[in-house]
Amino acid sequence: MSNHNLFVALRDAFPADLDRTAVETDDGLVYSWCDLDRATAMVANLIDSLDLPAHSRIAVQVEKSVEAMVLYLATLRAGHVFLPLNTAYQSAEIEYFIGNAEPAVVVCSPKNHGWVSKIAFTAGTAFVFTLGDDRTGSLLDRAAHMSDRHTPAVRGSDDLAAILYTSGTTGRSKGAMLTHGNMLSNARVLRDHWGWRPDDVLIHALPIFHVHGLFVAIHGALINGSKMIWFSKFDPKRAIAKFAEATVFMGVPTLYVRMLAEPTLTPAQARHMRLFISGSAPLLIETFTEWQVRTGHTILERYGMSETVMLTSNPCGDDPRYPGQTERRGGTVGFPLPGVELRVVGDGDQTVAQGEIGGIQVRGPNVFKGYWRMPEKTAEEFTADGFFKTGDVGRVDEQGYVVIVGRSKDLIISGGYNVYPAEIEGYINDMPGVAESALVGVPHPDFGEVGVAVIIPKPGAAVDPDQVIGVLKSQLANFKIPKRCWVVNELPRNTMGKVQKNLLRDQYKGEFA
Ligand code: MCA
Ligand code: AMP
Repeated sequence: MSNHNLFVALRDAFPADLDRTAVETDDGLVYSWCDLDRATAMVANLIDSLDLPAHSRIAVQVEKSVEAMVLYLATLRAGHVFLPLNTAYQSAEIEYFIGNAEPAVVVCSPKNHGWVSKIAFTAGTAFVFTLGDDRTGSLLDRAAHMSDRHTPAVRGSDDLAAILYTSGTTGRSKGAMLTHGNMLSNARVLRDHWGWRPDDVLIHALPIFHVHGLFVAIHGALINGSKMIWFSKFDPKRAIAKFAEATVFMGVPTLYVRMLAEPTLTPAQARHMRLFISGSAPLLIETFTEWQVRTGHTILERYGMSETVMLTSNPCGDDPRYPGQTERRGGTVGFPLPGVELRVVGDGDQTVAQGEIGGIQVRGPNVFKGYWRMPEKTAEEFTADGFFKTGDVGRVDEQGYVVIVGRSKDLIISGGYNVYPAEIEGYINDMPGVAESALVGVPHPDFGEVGVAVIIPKPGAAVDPDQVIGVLKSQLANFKIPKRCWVVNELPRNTMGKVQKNLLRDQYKGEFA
């Protein structure tokens, strides 16, 4: 029986010379391929020693480090399910994820051990470890005593590899269940599509608790045996300085906007680079064009989701499916990736004529298995013929390029992070003196889009916007906090009484101009 464990495929792609550098960090540490192999074996052996039930969830909320990546790979290697959590999440958010996913193991930062372990043990988690970003913590202490040899667990391609929580327009976050097969098929497609070469060097500057940094970037480098230059936190000056030693960069649009503000960004500095990739949020055409002028490179924009990994990409060379169409077009997310079926539908899930706008639906080996313990929600999001409803609105132009024009889901994407207005409105509405609220996304020069809250007080009550922000900061991840808060007398409504958020977006669109 062949082993479809994603780790096995990644390990098979390590270069023959295991002493070569696999990862070099911004603070000067160097990890060879042999180090990655041995470290993942030791952590996988530690996980095995815990005698967990098969397919246990391992929830991880730690600062970015190479050891955090090792923990991800070791979880795969041991055959369990990785559950990454944004470091910005606060206790109520963590309590929900742990309560919902029921992980057997939780790994947290040493500084958070007190409150996280309390939540975890209350929820029935058997083991809590710590992992600091400086190679400290109980996880590595325990793993140090383990063997550095490990036989990867046998997994089928339909077995779960990771659960990624994504919020919903209504209700609580849903755990998107991704399988070994979902991620491996996508990694292989991207390797071929983006023309990865063994001598590529990736600048890894994204967080590793979401699809972009964890899967697209890490799998991309590993499945190709390519070195990574590893930044624990994005810094535009230092990233640009590394262009001279690297070939591939991946970022959300905010990263490109911040690098454009640096005078050191020049065609000469970017000469060694081969490919700049952008995704997770719309790349403004101004950023796309300015990048061409400032570096001589054309950013390749691609589109994906937590539920589907990558779906479309602008070309990176000749694609036999679209002969001669090698242009990377700004304002588009390119063509569906090989193996991905994409259609644009109108009412009743009928495919619209090419060029017309509608809901984007997708099907393919990369599309997730469903939402964790939410069969009804899963059924709602798939059509009878197995297409997943992305909630994105777009069109396919005459040449076949996909253009995203908006979203039917009420979602704000701020600096590449998703903010669901319903969640934030719920917290505001619970505050004393608040009758109702609406959160809308407005343009922002740095984050692309940010949330502005509009609040209606109860009759006779006074609501202080600064206090609202202050209370939210104590409850929610920092990127979800509205950047501004307005208290007004009424919200615009349509004849059905529904708040017209488009009018609010229009009214507040100049706030950060
Ligand atoms: C930080 N802040 C933000 C954001 N990030 N506000 C709104 N949106 C944000 N994204 C605020 C903090 O709340 C804080 O505010 C202040 O900025 C400074 O915080 P700090 O952490 O120092 O910010 P930073 O280091 O400058 O971070 C900005 C960032 C980061 C580097 C752009 O947000 C980032 O790494 N974004 C990438 C997200 C990502 O990887 N997305 C991929 C998702 P205050 O001072 O008031 O507290 S995967 C995905 O979407 C799909 C599948 C796909 O297609 O890839
Ligand atoms: P997430 O749930 O964090 O995986 O975010 C997925 C959403 O990000 C998609 O449904 C899109 O709305 C958005 N997205 C990702 N890439 C792009 C892109 N290149 N252009 C516009 N939106 C994007």
